[in-house]
Amino acid sequence: MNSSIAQQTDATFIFITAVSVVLLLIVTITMIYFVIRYNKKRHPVAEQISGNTTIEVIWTLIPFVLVMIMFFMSYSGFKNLRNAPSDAMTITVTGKMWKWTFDYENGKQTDTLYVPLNKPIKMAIKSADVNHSFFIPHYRVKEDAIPGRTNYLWFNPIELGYWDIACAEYCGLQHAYMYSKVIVMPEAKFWDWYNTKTDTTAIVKDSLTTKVDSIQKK
Ligand SMILES: [Cu+2]
Repeated sequence: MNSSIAQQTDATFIFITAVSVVLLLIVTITMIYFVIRYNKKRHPVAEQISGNTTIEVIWTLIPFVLVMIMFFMSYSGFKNLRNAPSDAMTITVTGKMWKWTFDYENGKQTDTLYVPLNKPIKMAIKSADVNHSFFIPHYRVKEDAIPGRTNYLWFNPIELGYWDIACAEYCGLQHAYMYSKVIVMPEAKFWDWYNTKTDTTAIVKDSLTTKVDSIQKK
């Protein structure tokens, strides 16, 4: 199983785009060539108008193979997204007009998603009112939040930093502002934060400042 859904999604996307671009070029160039070479002035009478079995088989087989590759790449990505590793940490996220709330297994509740580095995270996705869609573009994962049921997705935070969480399903007036962040913290810092009941903004700020500094230095 591929551990990185993001890499798998990108590979599928690049493959489909590359095939599309190559096909577009082949069709467009051939079309332009035929328009010039075989127009009525230069070539008033068509000569070769019967079928050609060989090229018909070729132009059926090649697209069939390409489409099957696309199908299996997409399907294995879908299966990967559906099957969270058994050691994943489960965090419940609830969409509500117009914010996300995160509930951890120990009862902690936040409006920003804090996760430890290198720990697979399984999100249990719920909605308290209307349909939303939980979307973390950086990890290439998205899943609907539907009232009355729980959906799942998982991701693997393999680098420190913070990234956007968006709502990807129009859910009312403030939909466009329904953003949050996922913050990936060093393991020790995360567990400090996780196990502390008092205000721990200092710890969080610290990991954020480090990241912001390293970004600014680049
Ligand atoms: Cu929403």
